[in-house]
Amino acid sequence: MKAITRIAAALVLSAACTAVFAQHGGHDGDGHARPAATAELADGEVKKIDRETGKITLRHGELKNLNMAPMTMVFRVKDAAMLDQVKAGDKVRFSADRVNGALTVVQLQAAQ
Ligand SMILES: [Cu+2]
Repeated sequence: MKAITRIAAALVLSAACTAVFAQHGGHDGDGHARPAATAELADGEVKKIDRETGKITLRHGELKNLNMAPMTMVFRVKDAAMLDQVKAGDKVRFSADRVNGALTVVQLQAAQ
């Protein structure tokens, strides 16, 4: 009886694992060719905009390319015009990278 219980438990566990893997594998299966940069957009919320210094304060989610955990921080922006597209309180999607050693927002759009 004990052995049977153990096998049943193992089956349930492996079924759960398969379901998790199936979810994670589902992103690439929609057949749309997307630029890699777009796929990397992270979630953020604008806390503050400083047009004079060309900087934006964002509360951001995980930034995988920068190995960064969620936090609130100041970024430079690649193009000052980006600061006119959003305002404090807006939810945004963005990507950031190191440009000349400074963390810089290279892509920014209002979240849908
Ligand atoms: Cu950060």
